[in-house]
Amino acid sequence: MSTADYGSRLPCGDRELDLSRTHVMGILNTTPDSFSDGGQYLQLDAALRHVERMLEDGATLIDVGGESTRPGAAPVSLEQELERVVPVVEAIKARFDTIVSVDTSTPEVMRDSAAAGAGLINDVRALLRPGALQAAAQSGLPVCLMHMRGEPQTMQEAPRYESILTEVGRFLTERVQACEQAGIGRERLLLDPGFGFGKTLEHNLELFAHMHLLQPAGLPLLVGVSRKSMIGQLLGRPVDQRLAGGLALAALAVARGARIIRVHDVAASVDAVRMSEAVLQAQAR
Ligand code: 8Y4
Repeated sequence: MSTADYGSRLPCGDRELDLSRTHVMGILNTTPDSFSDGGQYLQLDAALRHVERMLEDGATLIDVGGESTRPGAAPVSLEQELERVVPVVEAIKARFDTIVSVDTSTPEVMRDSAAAGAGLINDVRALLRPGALQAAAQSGLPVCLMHMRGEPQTMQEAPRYESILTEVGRFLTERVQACEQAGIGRERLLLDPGFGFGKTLEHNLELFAHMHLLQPAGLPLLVGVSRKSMIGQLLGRPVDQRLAGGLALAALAVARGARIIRVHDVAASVDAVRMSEAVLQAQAR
């Protein structure tokens, strides 16, 4: 079964996403760094200018997260996460006509974000936290289920797999079943291989090469590789020199059927996605 069999329009709150095309999701980072002590108003203002730019550049979704999932990053409290995410969702929805995705594993953040107008739940823990299945079900929103091995703090400690594709496929299939049992129909689900989450460079390459086979249920794929260490490791590039590598992977992900590409560099990625789609459409004719 192909993605199209699940209908080509994904309802995302007050908006719909046309899944017959590939979309670019722009990453909005709200985790404060050492330089951004300008106060809440200035931070929100900077975030909104970043959103405006990404939308002008062709993003159809904006991913808002309040937890850093980098290996070794400190965990955030519920209060911190709510404070970082919910006002940003509200402010984006008040000013722009777009789909806001919330990058969270926390049930309370899912609930409050949905009430604030979010259109998609992007959970790197695939609704495994206690209460997350129920909160996501109640929100009525679509959910992206991502594969991760372990927790961000420890996931890169010598990950081993018998077969990466089989294990990721099995995990995602199990999570789809758990969602269906909780009342989240598969027409509301997206799948993500989780590049870089508990995987070595070799695992990431093998998984990437075969990701189109990860659709036993024919569910649409979301792919996030922007600036990630698989590019850095292969090319020997620091994080600010990984754009070309990321664009090559974006094009290859489109060729493997990805429907949403999660990126930092929206304008360049939109060009790569459009060019790849044009070739695929010519191939289908
Ligand atoms: C440089 C910049 C190096 C960013 C690493 C990173 C995914 C995701 C993340 C993903 C989905 C990240 C929240 C990791 N990655 N959500 N989130 N898929 N669905 N690292 O691949 O961007 S955070």
